[in-house]
Amino acid sequence: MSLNRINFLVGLSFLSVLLVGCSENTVSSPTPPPTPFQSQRPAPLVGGNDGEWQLVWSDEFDGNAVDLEKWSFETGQHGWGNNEWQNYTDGENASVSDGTLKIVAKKVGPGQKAGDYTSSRMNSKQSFTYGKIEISAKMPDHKGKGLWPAIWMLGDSIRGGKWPDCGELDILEYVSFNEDTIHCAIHTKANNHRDKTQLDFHQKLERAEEDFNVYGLIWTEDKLVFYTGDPSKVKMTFDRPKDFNAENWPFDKPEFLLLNMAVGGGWGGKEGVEDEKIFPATMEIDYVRVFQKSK
Ligand SMILES: [Ca+2]
Repeated sequence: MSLNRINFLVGLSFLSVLLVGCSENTVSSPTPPPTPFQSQRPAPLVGGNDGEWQLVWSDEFDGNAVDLEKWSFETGQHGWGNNEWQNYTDGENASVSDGTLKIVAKKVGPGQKAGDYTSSRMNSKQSFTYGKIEISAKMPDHKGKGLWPAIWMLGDSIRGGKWPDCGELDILEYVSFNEDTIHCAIHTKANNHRDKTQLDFHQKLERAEEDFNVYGLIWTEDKLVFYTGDPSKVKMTFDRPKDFNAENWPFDKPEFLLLNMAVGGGWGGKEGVEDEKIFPATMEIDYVRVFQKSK
C-alpha cells in the first residue's frame, strides 16, 4: 500500500511479503466457494438505511466533477513510500461523469521511470470511527502488468507521520500482474508488512476488471470484517485481541478514506510495468457509502 511520506519504507520489497499470508490464529479466512457476483452496477440503495445501519456519509458521483467538499487530492511523485512511479496530480487524473468517478493513470513521458506517469490519489475530508463502509468499484481493464489501484483507510494520526502506528485498513488492493484477484489487509504497529507480520487475504474474483463489485468493511469496537458483494461473503475477519492496546488495535480512532491508482512500486511493479499496453488505465467507482449503527 502506498503510504504518504513514509521514507523508511522506501526500498522495502512490499510485494513479496504481502502475499505471504495471514499470521495464524489472529485472522480467519472463511472463504466461501466462488460466488457469482453481480455483473452490473448495483441498484442505488434508496436512503441507504436498513434499520441496523444508517447512511452517514456518501458520494454517489452523480455530478460532473469531483466534489471538493468531500475529497482532497494528494499530489507529488516522491514514490509514496513504495518507489512508485506515478506523479499524483491535483485533480487532472480524476473525473466524474455518468454516475461514476474515474481515476485515470496515464503515461506522459518516455516511460520506465518515476515521473513518466500521472494518476490520482484522493482522500476523504471526513474521518470515521466504526461503521460499515461499502465501495462499488471496477478495476482497470486487464491489459498488462504494472497497475496498483487501492481503496483503503488510514488513521488520522498518519498526519503526524506515524505509520504503521496509525492503523491501515486496506479494503481493496489489486495488482494488475495478478489478474482476477483481489486483496485486503490490515496494518498496525504489531502487524505490518515491514515486519512481515501483516494480516492479509486474497481471493479470485473472475470479473474484477469487467464488473462493478461491492468491496465492504464492517468495523465495530471489537471486530473488522472484510467482504465482497454483501456482508455474508466474508473474506477476512480480525477480532480485537484480548490484550488489545494501541499497537495491536489502533482501530478505536478516526480513519479517512483513500482512493488511488499507483503505477509500478514495490508491489504493483513487482513484475514490471508494461507501459506500451496498459495506458490509459481507469479505475471506476460507482459510489462510496459509510453507514453507522442507528442510535
Ligand atoms: Ca454512482
